[in-house]
Amino acid sequence: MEKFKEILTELESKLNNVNSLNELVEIRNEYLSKKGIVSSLMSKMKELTVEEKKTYGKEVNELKTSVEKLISEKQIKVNEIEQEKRFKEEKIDISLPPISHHVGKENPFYKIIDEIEEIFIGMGYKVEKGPEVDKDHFVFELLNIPKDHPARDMQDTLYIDNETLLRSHTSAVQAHVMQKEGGKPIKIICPGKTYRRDDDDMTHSHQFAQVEGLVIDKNINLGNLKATLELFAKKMFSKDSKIRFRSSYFPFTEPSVEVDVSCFNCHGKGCNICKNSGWIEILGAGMVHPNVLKMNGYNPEVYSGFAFGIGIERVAMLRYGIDDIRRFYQNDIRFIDEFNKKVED
Ligand code: FA5
Repeated sequence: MEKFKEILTELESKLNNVNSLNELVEIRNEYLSKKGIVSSLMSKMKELTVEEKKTYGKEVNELKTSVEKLISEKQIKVNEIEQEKRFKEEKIDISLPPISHHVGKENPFYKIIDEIEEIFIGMGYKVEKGPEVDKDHFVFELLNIPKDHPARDMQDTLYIDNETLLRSHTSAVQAHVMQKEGGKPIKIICPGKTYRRDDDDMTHSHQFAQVEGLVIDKNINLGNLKATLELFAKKMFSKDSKIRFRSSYFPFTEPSVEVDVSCFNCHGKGCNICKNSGWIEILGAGMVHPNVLKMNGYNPEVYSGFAFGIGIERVAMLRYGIDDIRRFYQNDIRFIDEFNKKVED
């Protein structure tokens, strides 16, 4: 039938311009839906005679088959076109650098605290905690530093009120622990932050940290202190590192010593980091003063003890070759990354 041929030719030309699935769905609806062109041609059957129905029915069925064939052939092509388009759009450019997901890493400051704790735990010490905001009573008075004592000038700090302050050294923990233990033997360390009105330079910071150590028992002597600190230095630094004891003064120890380690940068020759001395001071120590024992409930006739206060950043600087203490507090991620490379590898 001529009309059916026209319908097919028209469909073919429409399909030639189809490039998407949506367009094809529209054409399918136009031709093959319930109210579409093919259905309306089929519904004409009921108006025909039996004889006419034979030829018309055959032709209209052939038309339907041809329409379905043309549309499904086009569907295969359109699927290919759409897939091609998606591949192009979703193409991954592997030449681009990946988006980095920054994972938090440990500051060398905390790594060194862990190492110090491990060394002392290995020697039988317990790890204690003490308050950063403390009372004048514990920070100074119970340590033989009464009000107006000149030693307070070296440890000026921030006062919250007349009696409350940011502790200037972890030695305050000595008094807290002695009061708590009430006359029993003590063997503790306590790491923590401390604050002082110090001018910041390569080896000084107004905020820094110390590890306090305190051992009280019968027959504790200066030789025990020396052996303990030498063992600590050997475990913490290389065998080549040298240790120097200098006699010193602290109101809460008698005798008192200051301990220096040979400079990591110049190995004792003298440089700007060690202020040309070849040494970096890392800790103060001594035998607990009898007045301190007495004030905190220990009989100095029976008990003796030693104490030390190690500067944590100074130890970390020596251990890792860090040239400026201020790097610990500048929040530079690159600095922290330097100490976590092995973890990433
Ligand atoms: C004291 O603070 C005493 N409490 C230590 C002590 C404890 C002595 C027990 C006797 C018995 P000193 O002020 O020297 O002492 O400080 C001890 C260590 O803390 C120093 O050797 C140094 O390593 C560190 N330190 C002191 N001031 C600073 C600072 N401003 N910045 C960085 N580290 C510091």
